[in-house]
Amino acid sequence: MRTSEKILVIGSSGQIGIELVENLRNIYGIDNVIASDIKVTEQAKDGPFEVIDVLNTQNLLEIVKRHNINQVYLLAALLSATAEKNPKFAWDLNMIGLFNVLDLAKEKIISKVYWPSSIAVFGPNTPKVNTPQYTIMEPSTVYGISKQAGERWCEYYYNKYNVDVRSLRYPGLIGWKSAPGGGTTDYAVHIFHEAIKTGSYECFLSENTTLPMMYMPDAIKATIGIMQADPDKIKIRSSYNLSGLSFSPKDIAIEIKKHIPNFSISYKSDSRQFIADSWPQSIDSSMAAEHWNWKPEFDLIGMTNDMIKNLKKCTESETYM
Ligand code: AKB
Repeated sequence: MRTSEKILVIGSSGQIGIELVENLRNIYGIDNVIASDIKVTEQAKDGPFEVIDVLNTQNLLEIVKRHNINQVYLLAALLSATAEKNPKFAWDLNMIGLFNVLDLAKEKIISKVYWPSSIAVFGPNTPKVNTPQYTIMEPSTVYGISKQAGERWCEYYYNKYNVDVRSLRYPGLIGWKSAPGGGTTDYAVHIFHEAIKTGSYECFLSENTTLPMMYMPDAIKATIGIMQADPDKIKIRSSYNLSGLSFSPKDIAIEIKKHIPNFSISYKSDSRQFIADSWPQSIDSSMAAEHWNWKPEFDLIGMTNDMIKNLKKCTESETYM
């Protein structure tokens, strides 16, 4: 595809970045999508790649100018569980990184920004079922606090400086192409790997902990969808609620057993239980549907079928190598 877009994905070697870069390159062409992370990764073999420390404004500016970047997807962040271990660094990375990118847009060096928020913006006082777009938030984790503050800053930069920033409140994301790192919802990926590898899994959340989740193809579709939507359709400049599916460890174990009948699950909650208990169980994303046509495709059955089919293929090809 011929395009005038030059896109930079910061934090591109993480769970979302790997799939996002792949999809963006299919749309905009390999050379128009620059992957970047804090260190060189395997991804550098697949197309343009830069080492970027998002906290280093000079490093960021130099690369943005060198590649003539006009859109930035900022994915570099510490997730909920890791952030609790290092709150100060998490705050700095999640907030200063955002300011550095928003300021590039404020100075008109770039024209569009994508920044992910999370269901972590909600807290123990939030209505848990079908959580509305506008409601009590009061997040209780440093990750959630940084995401809520980030949302406020996005809206501020839009109102005050006309910065075209777009954002989604991701639920837990599940994919087979890449591993999650440091989140509370990570169990929903690990469970598949362990089910296929060992036939059993010890879950760090209790069996009935229902959380909002989404299969990665839906998350990528939403991310690119909101970025491609006409600016006048994006009526919320803090961040949109985004829903896919909702399930508990027990629900997903039942689904996995349909494919791997001997699969067994046990439960041993750790500190992540406290985080999960503060989050909603399901999300109302009717505003995303209304404003820019958001519609998820995958339910629990469809996602489980696809995860198991693809992970089994990966395991077989590893065995034959
Ligand atoms: C996490 O568990 O921290 C993330 C999230 C819900 O933002 N997956």
